[in-house]
Amino acid sequence: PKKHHPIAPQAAPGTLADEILKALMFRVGKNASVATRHDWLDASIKVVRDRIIARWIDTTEQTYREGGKRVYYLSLEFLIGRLMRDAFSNMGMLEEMREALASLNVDLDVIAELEPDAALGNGGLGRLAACFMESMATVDVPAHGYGIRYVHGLFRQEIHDGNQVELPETWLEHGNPWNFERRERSIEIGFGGAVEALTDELGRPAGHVWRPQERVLATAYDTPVVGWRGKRVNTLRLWSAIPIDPILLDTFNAGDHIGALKESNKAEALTRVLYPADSHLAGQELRLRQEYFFSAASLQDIVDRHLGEYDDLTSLPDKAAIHLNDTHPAVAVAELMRLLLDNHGFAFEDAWDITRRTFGYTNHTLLPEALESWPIHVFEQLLPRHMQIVYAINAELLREARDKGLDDNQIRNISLIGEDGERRVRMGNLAFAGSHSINGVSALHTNLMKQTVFSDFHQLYPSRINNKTNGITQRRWLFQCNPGLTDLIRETIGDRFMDDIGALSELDKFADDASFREKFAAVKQANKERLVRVVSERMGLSLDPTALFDIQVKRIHEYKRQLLNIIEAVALYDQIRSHPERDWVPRVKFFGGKAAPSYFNAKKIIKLANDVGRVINNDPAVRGLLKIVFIPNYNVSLAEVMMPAADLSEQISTAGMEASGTGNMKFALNGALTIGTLDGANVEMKEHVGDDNIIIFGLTAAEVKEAKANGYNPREIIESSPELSQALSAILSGVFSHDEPERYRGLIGGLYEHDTFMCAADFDSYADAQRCVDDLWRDSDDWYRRAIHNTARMGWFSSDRTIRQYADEIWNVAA
Ligand code: DL6
Repeated sequence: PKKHHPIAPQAAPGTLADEILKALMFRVGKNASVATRHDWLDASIKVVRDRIIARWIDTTEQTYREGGKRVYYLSLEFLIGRLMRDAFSNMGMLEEMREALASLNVDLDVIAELEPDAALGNGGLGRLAACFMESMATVDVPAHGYGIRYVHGLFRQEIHDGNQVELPETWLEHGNPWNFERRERSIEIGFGGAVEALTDELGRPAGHVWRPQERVLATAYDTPVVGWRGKRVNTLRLWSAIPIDPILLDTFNAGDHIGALKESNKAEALTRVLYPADSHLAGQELRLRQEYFFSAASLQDIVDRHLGEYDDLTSLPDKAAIHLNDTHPAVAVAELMRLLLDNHGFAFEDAWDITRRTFGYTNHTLLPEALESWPIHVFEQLLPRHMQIVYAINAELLREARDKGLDDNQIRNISLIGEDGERRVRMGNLAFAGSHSINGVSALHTNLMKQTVFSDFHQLYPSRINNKTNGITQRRWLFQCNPGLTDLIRETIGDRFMDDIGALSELDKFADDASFREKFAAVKQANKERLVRVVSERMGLSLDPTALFDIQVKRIHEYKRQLLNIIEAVALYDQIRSHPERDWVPRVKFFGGKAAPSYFNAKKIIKLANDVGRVINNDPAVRGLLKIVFIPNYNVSLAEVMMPAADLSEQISTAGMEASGTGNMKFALNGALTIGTLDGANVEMKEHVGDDNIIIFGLTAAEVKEAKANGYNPREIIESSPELSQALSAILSGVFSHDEPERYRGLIGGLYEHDTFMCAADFDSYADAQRCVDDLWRDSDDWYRRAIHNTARMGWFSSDRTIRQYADEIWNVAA
């Protein structure tokens, strides 16, 4: 008998389903009866993409016609995640597409899971850039994002025997229907070589010309970024490196087949991988190459666009706002100076004036280990002309500082060249000097910037530092990731909040409405069940969805203090076993996040979470009252499942160390209560949601500073806290690491001596706060009242608000 062959689904002509079938046939090249799920995904994206392209072209033409100012957002990271749901939803086609696909026996939610996450970033900084791109399109700011199209984004994390294992991530495996390759937009980028000083016919100096030794091509790949309701479509332009000569034929013909491809491989290596560290500087030459490569390509693109519309570059600051997302693109300051001086004949003062009026810079961290600097010899060898320009800028800067009365020490601090030990180019200082605006990402962080890293710069230029508290896009972080809650809000207060997030506050009064609370709790319950299913599928663990879901997901870093959370879990475990008669609140503590591959202690923390989980989860004395789950491979898509499922959000960094945080905002918007320190944006969240609706503990930033100044003695504190001593002793004695009792000697033993992140100082206060959480949870009505206040009062943390502030106060563009 013939093999069974499914009957191809049919659709009425002119319908969306028919369009999908046609796309499948003519653009994917498949018949519906043999199409794979990937084919359906591809065809569906292409159908919506056509409509996006039409708007893309419209908005681009409109910006040209109106001659408006454009924003250029330079970022080495864009942590985009999946795009399909975002695009369908912003185009208002999500439900229509769902129905059309259903009529063809295809489940949209199933194919949506096949789309790979574009993980072109490490954490908060990259995700912020992605939220900003979406908000700029939404609030109608003409903008281009510029970055790198890494072949391998952030590594995929597996947990083997409790240890992190890093595997390459291959997001481009099946092609990428959102990328448009623009071969015609290829820009030559040089490295190395020498600088020639030119003279005119009379032997007078006539400028400089850089003759690089190596060259590669930067080729553009464009992704359309569609704003809410499809109003505007902006461009994310990511550069990929390709060799100028794909193969050295002479070498090949001479028999050296490997050598013939050496140059080509070297070029391609440039954009192959994302550096997998955040809050830590990479320090390798390839990283500086990446930074220069994408900054130079982007600037050339910006300059070419400007000169296509205007006669010269004098008007650049009126037509272009170039934004530096952290110091990674700071070399762009020197590159624009080079273009103005060497290619366009500007005098130094004019070039410097244009440059400073064009650039803005956002600082994202105060951690000294994350402040980028490059050894002079590395910088000079790779970018000899830029080195000269940096010196010239520095001379000008230091003269100004001297004229304004700064002393020697202050002058040393603002110098672009660091003199402590090896001489280095300080990228933060270059970004500061070259920008008219320097912003922090929360009120506290901005104040600390003024008092610490940039205090001398602040004295020199008192009006430059300003604050722009971070935000998140509610489209992805509420509407798409939490359709249940979104529908409930629409039923309750109508649709206005979907266009004006301020209207979310109308929900506030429903906190006192018992029937609304019940519905709100039911949505949360369903979201928790969804997470329980994911954990069961991925890890084979079964969890009780009625337990309190306590979640800490973010990069693993000592300052974020996952360790404090784990130690508290160990203390709680001890208490549950010692006092089985007490009314313990059942809890599941979730952890998720990646450690930089070279960050030894962060990896130990992952191992400890897994070790502690294994023991606690299998101890019958715990009776399932406490579970510890480390979910592998935390990424944007997993965040979309976890944020809506949380009851409690852990934001427990050492005060003064987390610049802002944005996960904190996503959790609260989805109705989780926060347990947190007065750090980063937690401070402003407390002001918005109200003191009763957030659980604050621990030292303030000022108290941390004071404790450290007064000779902080962690051993004394540990010894005076029985709970803490007991928990630490348990870990140290190998209760959780029978196979290797010494495993945590360094990590935990070290706390007694230095405890840089003040885990001991904050432990008792944290443990008390957790018991307050238990008390709150026991009164379910009261808990949900607070949860609803969180959702209702988080509208201010929309990235639309943040972007409007950037537009108005930094970029000077209409929004
Ligand atoms: O501003 C976005 C994000 C903040 O929310 C985090 O608090 C901060 O840690 C992060 N900063 C970095 C810095 N890394 N580097 N370089 O990722 O930025």
